Amino acid sequence: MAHPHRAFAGGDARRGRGNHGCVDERGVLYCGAQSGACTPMPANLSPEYKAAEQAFRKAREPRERLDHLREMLRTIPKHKGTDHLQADIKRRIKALAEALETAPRKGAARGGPALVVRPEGAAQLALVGPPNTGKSALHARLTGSGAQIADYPFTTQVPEPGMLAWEDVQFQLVDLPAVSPAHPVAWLAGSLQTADACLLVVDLGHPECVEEVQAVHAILREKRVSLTERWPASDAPAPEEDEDPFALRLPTLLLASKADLAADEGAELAAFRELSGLRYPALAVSARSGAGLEALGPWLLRALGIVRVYTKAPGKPPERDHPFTLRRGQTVEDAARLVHQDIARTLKYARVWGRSGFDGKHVGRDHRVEDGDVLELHA
Ligand SMILES: Nc1nc2c(ncn2[C@@H]2O[C@H](COP(=O)(O)OP(=O)(O)O)[C@@H](O)[C@H]2O)c(=O)[nH]1
Ligand SMILES: [Mg+2]
Repeated sequence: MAHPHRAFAGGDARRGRGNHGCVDERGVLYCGAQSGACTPMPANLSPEYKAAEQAFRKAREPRERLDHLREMLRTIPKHKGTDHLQADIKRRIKALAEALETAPRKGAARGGPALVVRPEGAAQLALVGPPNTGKSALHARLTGSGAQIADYPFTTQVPEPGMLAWEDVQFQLVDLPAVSPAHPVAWLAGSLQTADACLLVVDLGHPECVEEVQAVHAILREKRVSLTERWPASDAPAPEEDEDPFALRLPTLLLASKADLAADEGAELAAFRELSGLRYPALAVSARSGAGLEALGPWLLRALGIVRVYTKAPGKPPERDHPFTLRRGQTVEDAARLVHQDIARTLKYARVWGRSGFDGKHVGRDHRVEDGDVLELHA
């Protein structure tokens, strides 16, 4: 059975394993050493603390996450066994508070989140990779953003959000600075915390690409971010749930960029896989010619297990303009919550037209919705 943390609502399936400051189900805290060297120490975490941690894991909105972190710090039992975890929480609070406060650009009129991007749309995808691989060019082409593109490295300085539309689904793409030892960016891992997945942009024609991608992994690993080839809707068995609240595991799609320059994309990719040992699913794309880009939207929709639901009022046609987006396995109740908290609370039943039920069949709140379903909610 799926672990409750793997419920899709908060994108918690992305949380991964770590070996630092981990707490197991019995509230046993590990020493925070690297794997193999851990000795369990009793932490006696209170139900109050556990509730705060659970809320933190579920939250996606950066300010909400900050509130939950503060609650974790307030409620954590203060003794030796929790020293590591306390220090960790304090560090996170400081980093997130700073990221939220920093002005995005000199003289920018808008305030609000700067170095972390508030998630919008069906999913947030972070563009990650070595310098000069074409991350910003892809972002500009896919979202129509004015992301800065240049043939010198480290042009991108702040996270740049933009929306990629496919059919009636909006994906949020966040352009980021390069992940590179030559140009460390302190807040980068912080800004990945809100992402559902990564687009790892690699220029397979670059002679150093394998080393560069290995450096990306090493830098992220230090920040307890790992990339995985396993996407939520894949059939691979679910990884064990990690009890480290700060380990982040992001499903990753490799975008082999600048395909317009490649003589044989398939051969390049095979060589890259062989040399790097990486097995991410991959698409060959070109920001210049647009080649391969049309496949991205449907690929993401499927791999993330995104399900679109349309609502209708009794006796009226469905509202086809804006679907509510859920994840595979979610229910009528989850859909109702997206419409309004009150409706979710008072919901009696729904009628459904679509793949999960025909002709306005009456269903309960636990009924699983399918892509394209039309729901009439009766509260
Ligand atoms: N031929 C080709 N060049 C590209 C493509 N995408 C980006 N570039 C070039 O690669 C360089 C780096 O692009 P940029 O988007 O700034 O890379 P970033 O550092 O990963 O954001 C620029 O000179 C771009 O013009 C592409 O699809 N094809
Ligand atoms: Mg860039």
